[in-house]
Amino acid sequence: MRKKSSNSDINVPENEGLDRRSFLRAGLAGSTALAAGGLAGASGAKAAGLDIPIWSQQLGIDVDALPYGKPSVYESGVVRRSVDWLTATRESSINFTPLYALDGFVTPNGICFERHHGGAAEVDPAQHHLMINGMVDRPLLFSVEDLLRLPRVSRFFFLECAANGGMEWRNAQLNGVQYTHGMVHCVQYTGVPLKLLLEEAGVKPKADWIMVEGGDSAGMNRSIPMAKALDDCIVALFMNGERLRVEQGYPVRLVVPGFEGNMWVKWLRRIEVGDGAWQAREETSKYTDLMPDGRARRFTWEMDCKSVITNPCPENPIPGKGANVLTGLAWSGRGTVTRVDVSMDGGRNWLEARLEGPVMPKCLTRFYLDGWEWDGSEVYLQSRAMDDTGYVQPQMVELQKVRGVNSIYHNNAIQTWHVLKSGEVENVRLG
Ligand SMILES: Nc1nc2c(c(=O)[nH]1)N[C@H]1C(S)=C(S)[C@@H](COP(=O)(O)O)O[C@H]1N2
Ligand SMILES: [Mo]
Repeated sequence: MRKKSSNSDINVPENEGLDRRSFLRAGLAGSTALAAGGLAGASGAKAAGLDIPIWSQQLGIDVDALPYGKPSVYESGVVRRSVDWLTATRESSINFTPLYALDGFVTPNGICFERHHGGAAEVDPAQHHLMINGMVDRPLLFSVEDLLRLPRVSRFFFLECAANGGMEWRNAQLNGVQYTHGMVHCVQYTGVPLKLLLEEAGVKPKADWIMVEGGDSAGMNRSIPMAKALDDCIVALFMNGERLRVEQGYPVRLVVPGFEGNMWVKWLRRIEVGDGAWQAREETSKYTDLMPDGRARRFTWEMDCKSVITNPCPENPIPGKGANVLTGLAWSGRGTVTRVDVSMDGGRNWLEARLEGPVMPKCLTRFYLDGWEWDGSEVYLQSRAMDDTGYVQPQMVELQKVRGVNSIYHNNAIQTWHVLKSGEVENVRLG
């Protein structure tokens, strides 16, 4: 037998603590009625009763059933996705972070985008070593165990593939923020400062570059100037508190804050010290920028200031008129985001968004446009970020004036989302 309350339709199961429940009921009925007039009303929330669903009537899942937790089954659509035609083979592959489904600035480990030149190497940490050789006083070989005994730092940094947005140079092409901007993730890395390891090896006075090499089948390698190596690079062992994921370079990856993702070598196995750049494939044939005069820019390491609105976006249509959350992410490889503006009319007028702290250098920064209510009209949404070097994120027409249309890498142009009267959102190009 079930009892029905007089002032709401909460179903109270038999033999439950009726006194406590009637108290809760009275409180709830009061607050929904109050809220319905204000913000909650604008969002469509109505004063209503509350059911006692099946999960409130039976015991929940046992602690031993899920020794390593997973998201709710109702969130099972929030996954990394790839675009079939993007790479020639599956071994050389990219997938994308589902930015539309995330908030805050941290990317959960299981949905950090991946970029592999030879698949994700499954490395046995007991057999993995990191060598430091070349122009050093003492060539060194570290086991992973050795590295785990050295002093550590923990820092949040974004990693963006230089090819993020590379498909969008000429036209708006991919209809989703996961695909237009999803080659970025932001993680708290814990590991040994690279400077410490290089000092231990003793860098010879004439050495001004290092070469970092991965232990995957691609043996991917890049040159990094010594000034950067001795600045803020980390030989990372942990991400977001746990050991690195296989996809992100377990057991050792290099963190090169603010620089293009390609230099963040995964499954790091060797650091050679030298007196010139190595001219590796990834810095000559790839990761160079073809300019309008036919010449290619090289060694464009820093990721310029950029932002994007993650809600609304093509994956997140606006559910209705009135209150809605307008939010996005901004970042700069050159420093700290100082301001983000939002435009409703394709860049004519701008409103200043609120940066939700902590705001940290070379880290994703969350922004919100507080108090936004959609009136049901067509909108051309844009966001524009600025950093502490004074740099302002450009419109695509401005970027193309300098860079032309033959680039792939380093597209940091302002993104336009066209909000239709239906609330649907499309990726468009203005001008
Ligand atoms: N060893 C190795 N390191 C690598 C790569 C690789 O294929 N092999 N890909 C690079 C590229 S191009 C990028 S963008 C980043 C991607 O890092 P992620 O897989 O953690 O997103 O790793 C870089 N480090
Ligand atoms: Mo990349």
